[in-house]
Amino acid sequence: MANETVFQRYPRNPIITPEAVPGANSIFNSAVIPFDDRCAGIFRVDMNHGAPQLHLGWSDDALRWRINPDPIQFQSDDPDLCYSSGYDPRVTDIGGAYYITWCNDYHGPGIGLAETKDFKSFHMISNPLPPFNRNAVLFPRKIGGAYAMLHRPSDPGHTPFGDIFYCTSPDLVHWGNHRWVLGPRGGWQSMKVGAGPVPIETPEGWLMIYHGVKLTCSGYIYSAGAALLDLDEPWKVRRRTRRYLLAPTEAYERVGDVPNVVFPIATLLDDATGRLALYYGCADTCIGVAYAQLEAVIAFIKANSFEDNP
Ligand code: BMA
Repeated sequence: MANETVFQRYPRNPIITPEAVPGANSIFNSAVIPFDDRCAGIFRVDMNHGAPQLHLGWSDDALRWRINPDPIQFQSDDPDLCYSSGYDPRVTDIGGAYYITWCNDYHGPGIGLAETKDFKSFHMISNPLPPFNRNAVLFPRKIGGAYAMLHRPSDPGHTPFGDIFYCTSPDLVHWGNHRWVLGPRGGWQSMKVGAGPVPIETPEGWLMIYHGVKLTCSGYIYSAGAALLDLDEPWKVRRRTRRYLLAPTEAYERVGDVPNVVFPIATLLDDATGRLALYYGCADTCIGVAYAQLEAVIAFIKANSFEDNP
């Protein structure tokens, strides 16, 4: 059953299932980004030993992917800075350098930050935010002369709360100037919210697609919504959707390791046509993609946003 939305699911979803990596239990919540004339992906692969790891993948058409069976080896000059396991990666291109943010297990879930220029070697820069934190994503350019990041303070468990925050850094190592951006509101986003894909700069503001969670008598339901943030002061929310953009309705979104999860995490924008492809994790098991025109998403946000202060 399809819900009424501006996004249209790819009819052959899911595009990636656990069979893509031998021994994988699940592959979901993963980042994709154009690189040279193809697409690179940083995949969350939960192997049959249970620990989530980040794996590199490649695709010529952004639909059919080859994923390395071995996890990425992150290098660091600092022996105390370690990658142990990783999940929910985002990848941001800032001037031709690619920055990966993910949930790094460092005495609890916090944020890891690494850089690659060639998707061959991966250099870990810092743990910009200590536990407990998740859902960090960098903006694709400096704002007010500083690197900028969205993130979501959390707890060591299945976090029954969560607001999106903004912070900045001169050097990707030292982070501060923390600002509150967005908290839960009614309905599909009534329990917690977390940033999703890399924000997209539009004349109407930064398009931030995010997940919202509501609690039911049988568990959490994760859906995708969107907001427009001020271009110069992105902690100021200009618009925010009252209705979700995408919620679990399909069998592969409703049934899996964690049922009823649509987890938006990456986009590919075709500048020539304005078509936006949204990649999302499905039920913590596989990956789906859905398409919309960027203009239509912005029109949807405007037509479906809260009338009062977001
Ligand atoms: C969050 C993260 C996500 C996951 C979601 C639903 O806390 O662990 O990776 O998709 O829960 O289980």
